[in-house]
Amino acid sequence: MSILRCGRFELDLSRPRVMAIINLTPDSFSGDGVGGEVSAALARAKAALEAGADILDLGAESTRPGAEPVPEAVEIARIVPVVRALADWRVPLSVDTMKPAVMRAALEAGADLINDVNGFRAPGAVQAVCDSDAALCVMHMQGEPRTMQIEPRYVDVVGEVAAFLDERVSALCAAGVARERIVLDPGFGFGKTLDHNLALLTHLDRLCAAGLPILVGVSRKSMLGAITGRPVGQRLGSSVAAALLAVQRGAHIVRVHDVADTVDALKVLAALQSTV
Ligand code: HH2
Repeated sequence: MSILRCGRFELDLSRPRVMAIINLTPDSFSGDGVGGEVSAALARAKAALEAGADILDLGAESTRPGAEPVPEAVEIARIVPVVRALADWRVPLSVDTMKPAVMRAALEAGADLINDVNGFRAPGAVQAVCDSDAALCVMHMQGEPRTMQIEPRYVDVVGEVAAFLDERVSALCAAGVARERIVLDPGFGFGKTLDHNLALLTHLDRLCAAGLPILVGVSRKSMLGAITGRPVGQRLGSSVAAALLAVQRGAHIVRVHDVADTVDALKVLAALQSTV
């Protein structure tokens, strides 16, 4: 379980990995999207790697609550040149998309991981990725970004998220995907209230029970604003704390905006763990 097959790479997950968020959007909630500028994306990628990122996650469609969908051709035009430009950087390249056509274009351009907040549910999504050697991040979302935060409801949020992920893993495996290519993500903030998010973080071990690696993305999210009362630009401390707590509860990969501070926090954790 500690090795993730990830395109050109085999990622050793016996230590926690940091996935840097590189948003090629004009409207991401965190305000750090670089739009369609390839040079700005490369500068962001370079800074993330220097800060210690293990994976770069490129996204060209905001999934913040209320976001409008981006046309497929626009998403491809933003993503493909950046994936091509980064292809010889020797770092796993993840592409964050819900659209099968974007998945195909990204894989052809050299992506190593497809990160689908929709859990590969779109018609054709499983077929777009099953024959590749890319890793697949399967995330849970209730509803869709435009409306998902209006009134999320669960009877047992942890059980329902676990059952959903289990069903998606079965669908992928039935299409021939090896389990060594799959990562699970409970989808913090995607059709969830603060209580739902806290329940998922508290009981992350129940998702770990599936035996697949877990990715957690809480960086700068509104759940941290709800806890601290701080706006999105002032959530560094809470983001680092939440990433660290997620790793302590079993997360293998944390998806973050603030790479250097997260890497430092994980070094402190590693130092404590290596002390007998
Ligand atoms: N969160 C966001 C986007 N993609 N992918 C995974 N696997 N897990 C997440 O929690 C996740 C994700 C939303 O954050 P961000 O990309 O920073 O914002 P936006 O969607 O507004 O670009």
